[in-house]
Amino acid sequence: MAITDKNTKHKVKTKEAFRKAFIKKVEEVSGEDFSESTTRHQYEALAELVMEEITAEWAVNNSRLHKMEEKQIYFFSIEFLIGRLLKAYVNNLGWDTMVEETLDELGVDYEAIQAEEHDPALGNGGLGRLMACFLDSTAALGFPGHGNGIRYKYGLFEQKIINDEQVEVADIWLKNGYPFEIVKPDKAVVVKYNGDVRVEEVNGKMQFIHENYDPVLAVPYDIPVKGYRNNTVNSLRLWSAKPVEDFDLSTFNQGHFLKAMQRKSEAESISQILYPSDHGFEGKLLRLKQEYFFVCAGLKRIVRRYKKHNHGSMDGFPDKICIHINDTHPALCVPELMRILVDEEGYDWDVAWDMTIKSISFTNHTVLPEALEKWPIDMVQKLLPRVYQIIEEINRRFINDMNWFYPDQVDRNYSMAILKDGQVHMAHLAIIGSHSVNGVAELHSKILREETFKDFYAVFPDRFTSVTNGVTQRRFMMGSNPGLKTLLDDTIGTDWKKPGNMCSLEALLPYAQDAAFCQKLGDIKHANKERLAKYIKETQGIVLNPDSIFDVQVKRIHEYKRQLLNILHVILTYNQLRSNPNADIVPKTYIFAGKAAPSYVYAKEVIRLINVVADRVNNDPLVKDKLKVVFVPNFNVSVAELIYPAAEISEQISTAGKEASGTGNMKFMMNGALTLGTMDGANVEIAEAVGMDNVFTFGLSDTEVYNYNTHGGYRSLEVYESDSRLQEILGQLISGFFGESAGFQMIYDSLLLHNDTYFVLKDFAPYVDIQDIVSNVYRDQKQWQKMSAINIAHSGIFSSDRSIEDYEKRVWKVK
Ligand code: NBY
Repeated sequence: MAITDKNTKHKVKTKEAFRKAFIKKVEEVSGEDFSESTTRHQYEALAELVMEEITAEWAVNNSRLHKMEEKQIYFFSIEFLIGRLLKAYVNNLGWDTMVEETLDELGVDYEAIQAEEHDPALGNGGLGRLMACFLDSTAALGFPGHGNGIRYKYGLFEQKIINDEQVEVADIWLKNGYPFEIVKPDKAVVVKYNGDVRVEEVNGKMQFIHENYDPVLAVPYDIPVKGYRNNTVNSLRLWSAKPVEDFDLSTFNQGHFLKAMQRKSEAESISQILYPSDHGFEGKLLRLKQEYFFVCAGLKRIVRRYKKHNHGSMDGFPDKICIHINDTHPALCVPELMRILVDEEGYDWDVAWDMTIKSISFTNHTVLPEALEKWPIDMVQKLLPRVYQIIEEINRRFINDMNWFYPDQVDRNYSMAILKDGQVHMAHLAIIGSHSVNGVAELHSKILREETFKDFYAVFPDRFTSVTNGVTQRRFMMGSNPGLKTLLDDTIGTDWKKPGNMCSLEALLPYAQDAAFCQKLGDIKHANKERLAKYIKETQGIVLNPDSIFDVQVKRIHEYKRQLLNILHVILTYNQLRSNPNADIVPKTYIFAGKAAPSYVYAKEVIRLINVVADRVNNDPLVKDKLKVVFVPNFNVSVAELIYPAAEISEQISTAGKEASGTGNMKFMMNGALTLGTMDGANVEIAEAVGMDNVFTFGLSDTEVYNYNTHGGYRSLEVYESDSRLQEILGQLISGFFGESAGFQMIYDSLLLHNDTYFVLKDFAPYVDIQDIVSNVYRDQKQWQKMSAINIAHSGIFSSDRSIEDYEKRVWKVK
């Protein structure tokens, strides 16, 4: 039974009807009287009710979309970090009040029900979460846009901290089933690996026949993406790998039991696990298989459906379909679409190429050289023989054209090749095969144009554009900070909540001067801090002082993000308190969270340092409640939703020029935290939006970093030698100050022996200074709340609704 929509036959619109339906459903799923039901039963029941309602709308939607009247967007991404869905669905359906009140009356704990949902960790961080925000906004704005990715059996590892160190535990998210997906075995397709290509001439045309391949079945699982209080329901399609025949019977019957089993597990291994690295390229065969897997399966279904509704013709495909590739992991879309058009549909190469470029657009998410994907040519050639031939032909034609147009620039032309130095350069493939290439913040896009992809920009200036990232306010503000949502509603009305309308939060600006409003804003923050403190007390046994500043850095652990700079400053504060326990300092709580890639030894050392410092500081009676340090384990979307609303300082301290955009910075801002950051990524645009008086910026600019890196001139040792604070702190890292076994030689060496690649020491003094300014401003609570209000008021442009509208205008042109 479904609830609400008066046009469907399903109706449980009123609280009373919902109450009845809920009780009945709980009894159905548990087989017990309602009074005997567990939280798990209640969760399953509510999830089912929600799905019944949404799938009814979904069916109506799909039949409309299948007619292909509107242009459709497909996000191809190797990660979708969607977070828990139950509450988001309830809110998007407009059921929130009904559900909250009814459950309350029934004495059922809604929060506990929500906590039953295993948070799917099908992404590493920013890149995967961005896709989830984009899906939410696309549906909220009523655009037909869908996700296409992989249904990993194991998501990102669960992080435990044992003896101060990160320990990785498998994330068995499907253990108890997942109620929000629908498997569609009838829509499974075959993906072909390895084998040979035979060429045959048929009616004067070359035919390329892929033979002796290893087939793998791709089975789609669809998750509905429900728009906010509208009738749009889009889809996130995640593919799972299965052997073509569940069990290779003939091999088995011949007595090759192990071999038969091996075939099965080889096939299944493709969607077994998410690669846990967020910025390091892993040139593993399995990863390449994953990339082709969801590209091939996704395109196949899109093409089939398109043809079915267009009398078998692909002619109008680029006018109706946008294939948006999220970083280079799906860049094989370029040769695969070419393969379909040329080999299967019989188009001439030039026509097919034109169609391909028109269909595909590409977003880059990083300028870190270690993240750029380059596959060994022989690996691609062996695994994907026909696709490789097509890449070769794309490359050959590209270099030919370039040498024709720029005969005096042969070196530059060759440097832009897709195939060179024995490798397939995926970014080059993506740029050459797309009509649009964008960075994710103004500064990042500028760096792409002027440095990373400078030569491509010279050749294709019109292809390059910029779309600043955004985040969904529906999850990260309205959903996770109900106190703030209500205050905003009461103050400026409810219009700001309409999709695409978040900039109307600017109506709040006059209230930044209003003492009563600021007081309320402060009270809400305090309550959110208490909520987080309670969680930390319960899960870690650490007691926080909710009157201290909550200074938060939560994100993946990476050298360029410089958690190290933050913790070095904490050690400084600790040293100051030890030498003067009665110093009049503003109490601070430093909260860290984030995962390190399991093979990233240095990042794991940083985690250990943070935890070691936390142990020492939190247990030193001298410090009292003036300083606390917490590392919250297992940072994921649901932990994030607790943390952002409680934050007062948002630490965004990456080395300038390294963080493409950042999206945590936007989530903090929406919740009224003030940014303490470098002029990097989207911090620049946050500063621009709120004015320099309402952010705390410090440190080297991207140009200064660039100049040091290209012309030299930075000596970390000199900085060290001229700063006695650094001498003391770095000495403590290796002297056993934090305990006998707690030496940090690797970190010490990176800073002094290897000249501090990320300019931690260089930015240390300015960072200390800005932290002092933060403390002073905090003493004036009126001023602080005013700044907080101004930040919230200007956060509308960082809604992913705005990003999607920008993509629509600049890239997809759906309307
Ligand atoms: O994408 C992040 C950027 O660092 C961040 O600044 C930006 O806001 C965000 C959204 O645009 N990039 C990111 O998260 N990258 C990855 O997660 C990632 C994952 C895997 C690989 C590379 C990057 N890989 O090579 O396997």
